Amino acid sequence: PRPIVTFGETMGLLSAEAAGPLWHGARLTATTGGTESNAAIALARLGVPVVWIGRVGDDEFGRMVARDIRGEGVQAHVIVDAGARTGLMLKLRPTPGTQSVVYHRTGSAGSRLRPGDVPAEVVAGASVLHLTGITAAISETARQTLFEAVAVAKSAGVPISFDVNHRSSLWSESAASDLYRELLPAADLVFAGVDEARLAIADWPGRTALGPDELAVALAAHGATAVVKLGEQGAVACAGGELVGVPAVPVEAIDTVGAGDAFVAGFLAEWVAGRGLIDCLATATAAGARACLVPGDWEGAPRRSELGAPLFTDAVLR
Ligand code: KDG
Repeated sequence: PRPIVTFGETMGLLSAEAAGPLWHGARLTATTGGTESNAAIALARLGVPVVWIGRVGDDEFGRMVARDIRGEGVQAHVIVDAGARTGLMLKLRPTPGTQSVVYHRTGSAGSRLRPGDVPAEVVAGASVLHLTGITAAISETARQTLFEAVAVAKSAGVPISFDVNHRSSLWSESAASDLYRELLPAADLVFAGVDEARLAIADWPGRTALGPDELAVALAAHGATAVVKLGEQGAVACAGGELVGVPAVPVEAIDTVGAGDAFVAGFLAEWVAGRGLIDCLATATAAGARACLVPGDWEGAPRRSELGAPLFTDAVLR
């Protein structure tokens, strides 16, 4: 089968081991994370062939990124860029139970992604081209790469999946909203949270008063399948006049960063196989829930055999 193709920036990820400020010698755990590679790893674990393309620096974190993505069975085209360092992300725990994310990525190797890095034949041979808004936010050349890939996919008849994935620390709401509105008509599958959906349909009358169902309908208005992610409230999806919703799988979340990527991968894994909206949402919510159970952006993404398995240790031990 043809692979799902995605590209973007994956960073070194330094996570605080304990709650509180970082100064005075706090301990950090070094792993990796990036929205597209998180989704790619989750897809590979679900048995879907997937290609990830991106740049890393010629440094320890770059090697870690390449090893993690390849080691998880993703076909990784890792371009080593000796002219810049691999970007970093800090995951802090200001207080017990809260998380915050800080980037050190301006000018990073990953943000130097440019159109020649993503071969047209790879995009044209994809089952789906999966993109996120983060790639448009990190640099002008990354944004060009995204638009070139969209053009290639369109002319080759490859469906485009777009996860809005708004990051307010990377760009302004107005720049982001312009981009989302430009990309939306090209997308065959769209993922957004409630606030992201409102940004992506900025021309829609009364958009700030719309609830999840109406937002899904609005996002699907040009013929796409639209999915509104509601976190602990589950998700709704709309396609071809059908509107369905599912509750979330309840979990005691340890780390919610990356759960949205596992959710997207779960949905894509079923969508690419031609399954209906309910099946897509069921796998999406199960995968998203599992991803929250362990620290790390992608480490908790489930294998297919784990999807229906009990989520709590006492249930497993019994
Ligand atoms: O979705 C999780 C991502 O936010 C994280 O892995 C890092 O790609 C990332 C980003 O740019 O925030």
